[in-house]
Amino acid sequence: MKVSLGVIFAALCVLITTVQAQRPALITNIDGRQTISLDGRWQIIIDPYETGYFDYRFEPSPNGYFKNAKPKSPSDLIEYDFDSSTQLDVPGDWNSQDQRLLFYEGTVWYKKSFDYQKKDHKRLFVYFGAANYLADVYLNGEKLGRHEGGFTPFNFEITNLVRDKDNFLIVKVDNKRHRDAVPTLNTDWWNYGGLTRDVNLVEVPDSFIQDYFLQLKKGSMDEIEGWVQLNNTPGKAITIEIPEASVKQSATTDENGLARVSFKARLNLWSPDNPKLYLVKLSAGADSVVDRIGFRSIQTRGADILLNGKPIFLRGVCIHEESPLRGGRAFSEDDARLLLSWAKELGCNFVRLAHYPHNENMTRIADEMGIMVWSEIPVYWTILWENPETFANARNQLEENITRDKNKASVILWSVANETPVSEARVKFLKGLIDQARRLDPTRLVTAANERHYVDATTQVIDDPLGEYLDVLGCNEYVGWYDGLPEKADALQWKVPDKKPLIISEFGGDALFGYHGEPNVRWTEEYQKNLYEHQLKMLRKIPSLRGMTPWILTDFRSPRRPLPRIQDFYNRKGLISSRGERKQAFYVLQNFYRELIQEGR
Ligand code: GCB
Repeated sequence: MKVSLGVIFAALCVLITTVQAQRPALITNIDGRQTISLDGRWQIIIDPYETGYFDYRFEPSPNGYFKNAKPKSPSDLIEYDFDSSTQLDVPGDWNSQDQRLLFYEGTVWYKKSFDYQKKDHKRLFVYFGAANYLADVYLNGEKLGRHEGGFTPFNFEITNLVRDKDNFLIVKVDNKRHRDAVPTLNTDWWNYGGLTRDVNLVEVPDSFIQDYFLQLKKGSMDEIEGWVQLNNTPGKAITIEIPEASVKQSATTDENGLARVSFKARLNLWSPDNPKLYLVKLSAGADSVVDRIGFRSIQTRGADILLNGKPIFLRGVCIHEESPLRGGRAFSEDDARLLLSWAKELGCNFVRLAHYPHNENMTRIADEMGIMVWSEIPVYWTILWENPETFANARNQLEENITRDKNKASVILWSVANETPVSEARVKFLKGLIDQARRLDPTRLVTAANERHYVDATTQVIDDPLGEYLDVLGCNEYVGWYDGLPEKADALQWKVPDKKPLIISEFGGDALFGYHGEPNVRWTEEYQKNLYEHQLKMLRKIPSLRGMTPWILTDFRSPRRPLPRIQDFYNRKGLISSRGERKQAFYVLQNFYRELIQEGR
């Protein structure tokens, strides 16, 4: 029998998905639940040889560090001790907290002890906002499971393992890069390791609201459509209340615990000018969850992007999840407010959260501040397109991202990839992700940051075959930096499909804040300013351009950038330095966005 590679690929994907499905489904909207924070100081053991995991034959050891062993007699040999080890803050990457770990890529073990008063008819989960990259999680010496992917949440149930006193939660976090992982070996950002986001215990009743999806039906401005998923509780009544819009709707769950809803509501729609969020209360028996949800519609019509039925221009900027003033991974509400308020100061109504899902504070605060969001997974550069496990991993990260953020009004675009080289296998891989994004969320638009190429010295073409499957075309270009000098932009023509909106998802160049010279001197603020001036003139002429997200709001750490005194392991394409100083190009873009606002765009 001849079995095609496609069939084997599909079968392997099913198998891998089944294995992953053993981890309990995500509980969403952690902020709206009964939680106990496990943030704070955690004990750590740095373990570059993974001695706490493998024995000397390199087999997984039953007596790893997760046992948290203590000598019982003076003759006992135990070569580790969490209690006298150093500590790190959680949330927080390890690289920026301990000078020894700045470049470290490997395993660090984390331990937190806690007491917990068990309650009748309550279930308990431990929820991690993210751990970069691979997390093996243990409670009281028992393995709860593993999670792969550095930027999305995961949870485990611990109802039957937790005890009143001295629980010890141990997590082995490993941030080694791998060729077949997502992202792969090669990126342009710092590989911050550790428990980088909040860790919480989440208490829910026996039967609880696992997840829900409440958005305006595609194309409608007054019909809310969606579902509420209970944890496998069939035949149970659920209620949705939006008091301010006089909504009270009930439904009953089906045999899978799912209740579908669809109802009309007179709503004050969410937009950057009016970031209206409604208090939404969901209840089912003993459980109830409160959320703040904005309602808006997002569509395309030809080359236009329509927000609530009206054409918009996305005045954006790219952002990495890095805290500019503190350094290290951003994670807090304050970090989110700082980054997004700088984007607002620039005149943005839109941000591209590059190149992976940022922490949930970013999308919550974007909801509040009225900033539209491009949300992305780290399918970046040279992923192993033919590997079914890599695909399953990417799809899982996409699903976790959509699961977490699908009720955020700010998120208008799911992006499945950045600068991926054109090939048949890559289109198939990405098409699989696009289909999955649409299955999980039929209301938003799907995009990817692609590339362009030259057909002659002055003509650029965007004709990536992936474009056929996208709602909005994204394109990165570095005319004036990697591609000639800034003046090259003046004579360039763009051949761009005219039936879909285009976002120039990156352009820019490096400048060291405070370094001055003639506009033709690389790394000076004047060079970057000149580059922006030429770029903006060129981009204005592209008829289907409906947005832009220049690279990037602030300087960020990257191991690819060693040039002494200029880069010092920072990518300097920020419009703002890592100390918060605005470079000259910041004001060029700010003025341009002001002009657009005046033109009503
Ligand atoms: C790109 C990448 C981005 C890099 C940037 C650069 O095209 O998408 O991740 O940081 O260029 O600075 O080279």
